[in-house]
Amino acid sequence: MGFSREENAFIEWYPLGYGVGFKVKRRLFETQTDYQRLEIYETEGFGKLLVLDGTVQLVEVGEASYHEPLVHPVMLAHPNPRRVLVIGGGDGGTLREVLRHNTVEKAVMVEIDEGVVEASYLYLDVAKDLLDRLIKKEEPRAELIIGDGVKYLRGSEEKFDVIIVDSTDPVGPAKLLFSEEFYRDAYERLNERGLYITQAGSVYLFTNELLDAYRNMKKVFDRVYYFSFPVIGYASPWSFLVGVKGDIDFTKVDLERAKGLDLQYYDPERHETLFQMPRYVRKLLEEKE
Ligand code: AG3
Repeated sequence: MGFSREENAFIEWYPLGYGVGFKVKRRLFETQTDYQRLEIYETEGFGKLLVLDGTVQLVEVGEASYHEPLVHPVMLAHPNPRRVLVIGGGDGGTLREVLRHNTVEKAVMVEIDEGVVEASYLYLDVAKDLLDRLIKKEEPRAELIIGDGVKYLRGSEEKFDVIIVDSTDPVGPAKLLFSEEFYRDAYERLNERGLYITQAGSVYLFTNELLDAYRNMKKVFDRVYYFSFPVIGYASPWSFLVGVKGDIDFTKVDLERAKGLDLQYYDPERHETLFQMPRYVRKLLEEKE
């Protein structure tokens, strides 16, 4: 065949032959963890790249374009988020953003794959210091649990104000995290007023998975919102689904609390722009109402 013009590149292939790639200088690390194949590359222009089972998790330059919209809209829409649960997110970027909120008294991160935490600590400039403190159990406001998020939610009695799911795609091993049963357990674990958010894949390439997750969330949560955001390194726009329990308006955020955050990507003063989407996606979601 021989059509490929890029030799020193890492390309993630999505369905339908859609690719997202980076020119790379070298591969720094590669291992098979207990759960997945993990690779770290040095890219030409975006710092280091973390890949799990062939899918891009983050690039150092631009990772906040994912972590900011995943964390801050829900944290700023909740009136007083004190207890936060992160499922997945072993690189630490999500928890790092959570802990920037002074309201947080306790955050728990449940990551199934210790290999991701270790490699991120050793190789990535994403949340090195935080991961170090978590591993040594020296972070006063946060705790790392290596374990299965599904079992954790089912087995615990603890309640949270915000639950954030930073998982791999809604296909393969993470599929359970998009099921009705899982959403029921999450709803149970939320306080009387609570917010749940999950990343939900590429708008264009995982539309069916997105619609399935939306439908399942609708069965469980009091209200469900869809929004998307342009994320560097993913097949953008990327989708996010928010489930509301109780009396919270996710279309409004606390701009006072937003002031100190100095965000680069998500703009709390333009919160309403999160909700724009391709027209056909809006029509499909409305059919699921
Ligand atoms: N977690 C979301 C990864 C989804 C990316 N999917 C893909 N590239 N096909 C990223 C972990 C960052 N904390």
